[in-house]
Amino acid sequence: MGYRVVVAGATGNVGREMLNILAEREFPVDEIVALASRKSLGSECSFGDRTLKTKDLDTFDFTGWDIALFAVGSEATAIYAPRAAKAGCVVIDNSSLYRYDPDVPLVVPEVNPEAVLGYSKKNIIANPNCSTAQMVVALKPLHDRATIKRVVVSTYQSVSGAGKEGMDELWDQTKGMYVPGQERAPKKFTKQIAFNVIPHIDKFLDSGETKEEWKMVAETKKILDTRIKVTATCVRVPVFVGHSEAINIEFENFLDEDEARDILREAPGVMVIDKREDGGYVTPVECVGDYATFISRIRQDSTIDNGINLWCVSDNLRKGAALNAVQIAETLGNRVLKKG
Ligand code: 11C
Repeated sequence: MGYRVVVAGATGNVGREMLNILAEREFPVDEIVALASRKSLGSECSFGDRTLKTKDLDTFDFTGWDIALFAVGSEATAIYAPRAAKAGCVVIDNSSLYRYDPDVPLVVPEVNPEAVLGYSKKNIIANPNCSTAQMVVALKPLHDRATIKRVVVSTYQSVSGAGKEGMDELWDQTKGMYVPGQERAPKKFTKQIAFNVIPHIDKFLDSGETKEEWKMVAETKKILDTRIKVTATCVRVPVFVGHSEAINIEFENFLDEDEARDILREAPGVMVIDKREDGGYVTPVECVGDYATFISRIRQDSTIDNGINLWCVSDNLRKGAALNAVQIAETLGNRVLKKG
């Protein structure tokens, strides 16, 4: 016996990956429904060998459905997630709406799987921001060994983090550079993204940080350890899929670079590719479609007593969103719902 599963926002970048990953990982599904907003109604989505016709999120009755994976953005989540939760369906939400709510667990299964047990207060579990998810997968095993004090991270985030419109803008603007008359002004992004980088993701806060940077701080504390200090600079780069991060970590205790590499090799969800030679590291194009968080360039930071630098790359639509959501559903299934 399996689950009755809803995917809300099934036609978006993340929703489509949710369906792909549920099928790839043979999640025990008895029945599945793909929901979309009215403007995408009737469009089709793949689920393994099957084709699903989307139904209307607005009129859907969640009664009798076990799990709903939401990828609809905060505004729609605010309307439909409470409706689903009230009907007894556990919502796993990819928006930022509930992430900082103390009554909603924020879960990365390699890091804090036990937190799913807190789902019952609201019947909602939150999925973190993509740039946080891959970072905490890398940090957790190192924190367990040497206790992290402070993290300085710079991100190199792909345009797919900004949805299909972001991907289209990079494509059209790049083509437009070569075809007279087809030049494209920035629309989704604040400046030209083709052949450029933009140090601005999400809105500005009074502190001078962007919301994306703030999320990395707040979410790392909630998922991993409230005592860890994080400072982030988040940058959009002209890459279609795959977020990269240069991470500097300061520990309480000394951690040798070789031991750090050995620890990471054994860590769940991590793949170490770290040869000190040309090409002996991972770049975002190589991580697309993969589940792992890839770690390269592990090395001592000799400017502080207990420091390590590393390079971390992952598919932001997968570990950063859809895969993590499906892993939460699997954890919930194994620990709580126990069907399948
Ligand atoms: C980006 N990280 O790359 C964002 C996308 O809070 O779930 C995901 C935003 C979020 O633009």
